Amino acid sequence: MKLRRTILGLALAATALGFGTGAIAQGNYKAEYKVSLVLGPPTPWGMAGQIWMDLVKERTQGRINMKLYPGTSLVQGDQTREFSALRQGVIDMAVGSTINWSPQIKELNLFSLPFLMPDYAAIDALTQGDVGKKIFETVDRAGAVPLAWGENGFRELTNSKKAIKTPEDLKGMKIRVVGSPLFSDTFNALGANPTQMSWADAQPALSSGAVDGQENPLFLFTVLKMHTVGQKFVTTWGYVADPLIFVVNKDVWNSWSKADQDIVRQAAIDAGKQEIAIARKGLTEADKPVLKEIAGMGVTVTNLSASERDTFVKATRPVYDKWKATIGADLVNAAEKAIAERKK
Ligand code: X2X
Repeated sequence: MKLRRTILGLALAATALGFGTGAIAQGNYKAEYKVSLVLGPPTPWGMAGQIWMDLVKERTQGRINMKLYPGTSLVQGDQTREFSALRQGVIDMAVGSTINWSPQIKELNLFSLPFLMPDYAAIDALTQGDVGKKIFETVDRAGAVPLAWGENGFRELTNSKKAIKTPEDLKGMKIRVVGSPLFSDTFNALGANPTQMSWADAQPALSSGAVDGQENPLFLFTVLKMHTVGQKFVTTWGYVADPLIFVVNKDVWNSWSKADQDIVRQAAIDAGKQEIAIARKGLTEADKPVLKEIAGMGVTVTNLSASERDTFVKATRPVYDKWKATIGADLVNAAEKAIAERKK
């Protein structure tokens, strides 16, 4: 009894001294916030998480401590389950690709429509404009708080067999694609033999030759030295690009003070900007140093001419039309309009 009174007395005294509110709010914070990513540092995607984490730590004076979990390890590498796990609270925060969350949010398939975005200005026209806002509303409705955009990048085709210039060259080729039916449709339309697997499974499949090729941004080729697993041919066709989205689980978000929410949001925006610059480095300069670097690894780099590219556009058009209906014609029309009107 006496002890209880003493504790109560101490608590009252602490409140009177002004320790109260801070201590209570702080008490709701977790010691560590789990951040899911597919790719860790030193890839641009990993840097997105790293920069975000460091900015948040500094600006909240350590109140919010994030820890990166690359390899989608919180869902045993199954990247298509990342968004569900985030919504359920198995994951607190994430920097995720639109591709991996498209099974739960059909609008995110927009960015995977073949040949929708011809250049970087087209990506920006979508993410930085009204289309981006609409997509964030759908992410919010799907159960997470979207904060900012980042970028994985234009996904180029690599393989171990031959230089690809026409859909004919792809015939029967075993291509690893992400776990998304839109990607299977696209590669089937081109006559290839697509096989869906997670990134965790893709790496051994490339090494063993179980698959002939894959598609991913070129920084992944250089970081992983994909020529050492037999990938000797690269075709730059820029058929799709996947943005990244910085998100927070809703309960986690609501447990933070308004001031900390603002800090986490602004840090995500700042990290996204920095990361997009990192992701584009070496690819937006006229002489494209990344392509030179890859050619220097003994890899044959094929750059499609406009008319060569056009045969791929035509071959995949039925897939585009089919998926336009699934994604929502209004959203796709708005995207087409934003791209047509983009500043180059
Ligand atoms: O699995 C892939 O290809 C990757 C790493 O690019 C994504 O997570 C979408």
